[in-house]
Amino acid sequence: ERLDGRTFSRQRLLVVANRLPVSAIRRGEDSWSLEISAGGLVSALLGVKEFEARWIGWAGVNVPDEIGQKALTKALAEKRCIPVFLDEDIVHQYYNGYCNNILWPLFHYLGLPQEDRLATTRSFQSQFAAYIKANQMFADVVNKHYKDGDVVWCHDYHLMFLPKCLKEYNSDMKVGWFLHTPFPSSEIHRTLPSRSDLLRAVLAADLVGFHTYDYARHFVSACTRILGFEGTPEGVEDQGRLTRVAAFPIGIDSERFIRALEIHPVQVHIKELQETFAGRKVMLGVDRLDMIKGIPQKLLAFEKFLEENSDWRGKVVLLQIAVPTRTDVPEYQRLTSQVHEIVGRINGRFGTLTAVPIHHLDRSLDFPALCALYAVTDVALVTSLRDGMNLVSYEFVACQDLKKGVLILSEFAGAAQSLGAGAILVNPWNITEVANAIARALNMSPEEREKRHWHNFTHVTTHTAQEWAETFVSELNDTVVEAQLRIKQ
Ligand code: ADQ
Repeated sequence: ERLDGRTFSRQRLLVVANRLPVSAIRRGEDSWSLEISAGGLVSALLGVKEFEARWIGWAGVNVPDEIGQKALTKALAEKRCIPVFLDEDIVHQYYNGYCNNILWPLFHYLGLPQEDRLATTRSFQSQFAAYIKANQMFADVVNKHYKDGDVVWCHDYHLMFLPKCLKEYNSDMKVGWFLHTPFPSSEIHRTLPSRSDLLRAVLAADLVGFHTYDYARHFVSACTRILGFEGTPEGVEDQGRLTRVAAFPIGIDSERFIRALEIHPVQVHIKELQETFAGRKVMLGVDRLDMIKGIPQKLLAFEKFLEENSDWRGKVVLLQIAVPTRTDVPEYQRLTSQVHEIVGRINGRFGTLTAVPIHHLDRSLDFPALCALYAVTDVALVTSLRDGMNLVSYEFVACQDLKKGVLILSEFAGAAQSLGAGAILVNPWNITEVANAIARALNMSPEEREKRHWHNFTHVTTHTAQEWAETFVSELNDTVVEAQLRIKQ
């Protein structure tokens, strides 16, 4: 055993997130096929050699029967995943309701739902009850699998009650919580009916992490103003108990992208794209189709750019790849129609018989196609109205070794704090400013592009996802050791 109480064997890390990093498809009564989805968090933790990670979460499917649940549990175990089974009603109230209809818009400054306030208030109560119930179900599964010495790392706004539920089971459990979205100004958080309960539940964790110092500061302010607790440089204190609060900006597995550019299928894609768009500059947007991504604003800015720069018409193309999400929610359906309408109008105005200025795809791309697109892009456009970090901007930078393209980045994305010096920062609400930034990016000298690119490339390749995960977990270990020392004194 080492001085800090950790043993030399790899520490077990229980990663708890709403969704497991797998897609599960039922093939028969007791058979499942599974595919690991290589999101940022998965590759972050695969790259961390110091810990042995296990995943706990919902598999994204409703499995009402015991035979199916047993078979899925067994199949998932091979992938080091442990399922939490949620029934349809809980998913509706907890996930679609409280998480995606209340917390997600609120944390991105879009406010609480406006329609029919009374109905919202009533359903708010039942959705909040379902949220607590779901968090308790996650806690039950964590508790069942927890062994002394494990570290439990809870993720995101879906699981704000989890630290409290876990500490009620076992106050010695090492619990960290990390938020992937922004944490809004305390003035916004104050409007949430369950504001205090949520803050108290999160504060049960030993370590609370955010992408940026601003989000951490907002959280501490919310705790001091709403709960009357004390904010210190270390975090939040209440009656001698400290919850450490800090910023841990996430990164990507940059090596994975850099290596991908060398492989044959990606090079084939790159060639095809270069041939298709020969003679034109390529601009790129890659987003989930969500209101927070500012896709209509991006399109309007591109339209204004074409209006004002007639010499660029026909010489530049915007590829907008938008993966549909939450497609059963009316607001997202409205957004899809709005985007289609704007794209149609712009293509109608500025297209020719043989070429259109915007190629819009409503779908996800596989990894080789995505890397190839990043590599052939001259200007990437990220216009999020709010975004916890925005990994698309990191991925673009990682793939730009050859072109040294320009990143236009919203100042409301967390990434603006890390890539701000290399990117052109814009306020996405200011269409004129974004249109001017597009002109500036397209006309930028190779020297300036190279300087800006190196700034960002160095950041993206040194502040990786692996480093992020390691830093969070070792900080969590240290926080617990320090707290024990403080108690002994
Ligand atoms: P997201 O809102 O999903 O994540 P982002 O950080 O940009 O946003 O990550 C999106 C991921 O999905 C990227 O890895 C990207 O490659 C992929 N993706 C997006 N569109 C795609 C498409 N059309 N085809 C294929 N892949 C696509 C949340 C927060 C962010 C925060 C992350 C991580 O909202 O602010 O940066 O978590 O903490």
